[in-house]
Amino acid sequence: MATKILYFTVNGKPEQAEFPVDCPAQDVKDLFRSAAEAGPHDILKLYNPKGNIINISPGLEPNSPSCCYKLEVVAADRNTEPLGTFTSTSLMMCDFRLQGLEKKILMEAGETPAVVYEMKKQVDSFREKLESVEHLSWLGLFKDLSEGNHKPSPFYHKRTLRKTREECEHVRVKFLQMSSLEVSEEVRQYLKTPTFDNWQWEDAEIMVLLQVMYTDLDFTATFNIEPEVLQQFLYEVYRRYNNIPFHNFKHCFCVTQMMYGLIWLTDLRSKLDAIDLLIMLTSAVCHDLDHTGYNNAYQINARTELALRYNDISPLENHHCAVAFEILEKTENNIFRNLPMDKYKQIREGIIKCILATDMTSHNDILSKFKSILPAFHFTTKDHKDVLMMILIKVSDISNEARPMEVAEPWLDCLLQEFYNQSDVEKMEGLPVTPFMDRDKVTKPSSQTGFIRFVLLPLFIELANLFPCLEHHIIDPVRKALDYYTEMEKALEREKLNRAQCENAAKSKDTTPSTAGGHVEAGPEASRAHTPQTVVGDT
Ligand code: 0WF
Ligand code: ZN
Repeated sequence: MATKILYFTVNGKPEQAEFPVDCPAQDVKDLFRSAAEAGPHDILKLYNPKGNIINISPGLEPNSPSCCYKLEVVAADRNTEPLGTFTSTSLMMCDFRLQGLEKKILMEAGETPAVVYEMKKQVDSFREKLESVEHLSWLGLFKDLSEGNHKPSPFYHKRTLRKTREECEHVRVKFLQMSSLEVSEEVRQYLKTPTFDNWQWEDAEIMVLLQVMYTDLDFTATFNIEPEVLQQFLYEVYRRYNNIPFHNFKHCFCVTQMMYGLIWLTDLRSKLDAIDLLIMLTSAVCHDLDHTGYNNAYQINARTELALRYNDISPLENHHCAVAFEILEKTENNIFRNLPMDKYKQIREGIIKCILATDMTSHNDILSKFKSILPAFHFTTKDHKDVLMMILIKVSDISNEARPMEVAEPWLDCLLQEFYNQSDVEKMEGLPVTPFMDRDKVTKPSSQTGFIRFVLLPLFIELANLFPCLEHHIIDPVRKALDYYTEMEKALEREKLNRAQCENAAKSKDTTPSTAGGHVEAGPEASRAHTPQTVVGDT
């Protein structure tokens, strides 16, 4: 059987792995997991010699010892704490012990001895270092527990999720440099299709692509939007999307790009007014502003600042919308500043409707309304138009599976990462755990097959009833994704059964195969059909 040998380092230690070329992806991941001696919930990152993160998959290019990959375990299961010797819990314990010690000494001696003061400084500095590591900060490891009950500090997210000033400035300079360059006709056409691959573009480039959308839909000319104002607006939008796994600036771009694609594919320019299209595109751009990675259920159960402010009514969507208009309040960001007041009011009303429609709790109401008006749909009837605009932003918002698999699948990994993080925090805080976010209850394929069957397809099919050309562009890929995850679900079931049988057999023979050491191999029991790369603990 043909095999591949890969050379890599784990924590600086050289390792090599050998596996059959047709080995299932999950086995390759398991192999690397064993090599790193990582736990099931640890996150593995593999870097190529250029320093780029790459997928752990059977497609990895064979290499040599002198040009090897680098494997890192970047986060560990909180219960077992295998992240070296120092993690958030031990850090917190140290902090508490130091506080107690300091209090005791203060009572007895009247002042903090230098040695305790020095230790405090070291703990603080270590905490700061950990908090500044982006991929750890979103995990919510550094919650202020001093409040004693489950209510999180309203400012707790702010310390960890916001983009830094340096990061924003760097992207702004790059964006402004690039925005004067011509974007090729080929890219402009590609941008109009749902096959567009966001993963190939960095944030500054994405901002240029957003600018192209406003220009190519003639918004800049029709609504007299000055280039500097559009750039400033897009920069403020970029700045106010947080560094979280899913609801980030790239998600904002994907939703906007899908909306842009739908406008072109359905020839909406000939059916709706330009101002309606401007509302739709800008709503997509702004629809998740300042998302912190915790959904409405969490906001309400945890009684967060947002839930209190909006009386539990779509707290997130109300907030996204409020942030959008806060940005537009500044005249240098206001892309609508050259429009008369009545047009501004129309845009504001439209954007509010569209962004609030993205709250999934309104899903059935909006879809039912759309179904009821479909048999006699008129593009000129205001009520009909409003519902169509809501449907279009909803479709765009949850449309990842309408994209090619290599684009869509990493998005699902990101979403599960965000979901699992929320359910972990819910468990820590003693809040109700959102079932479809619980890493102990859902798997990647199980979460997706239900969603595609009961949410995506029924919604997309209704839109395709109005625009039959969409069948090919967005429904076919979603059906393909359903087949893919159904197969993956079956493969996982088989694997579970296999594993149980192997464990039983091993128990009765009392033999345990070892994977530790300098050379690891995929076991012969590797039998999964295909289980692709995931960065979160599969269950
Ligand atoms: C993982 C799955 C899911 N899958 C997606 O492709 C997707 C796109 N957006 N979203 C998605 N969720 C959500 C992000 C915020 C709102 C929508 N989720 C949905 C859930 C697990 O499972 C179901 C299944 C059936 C019905 C309702 C939820
Ligand atoms: Zn969204």
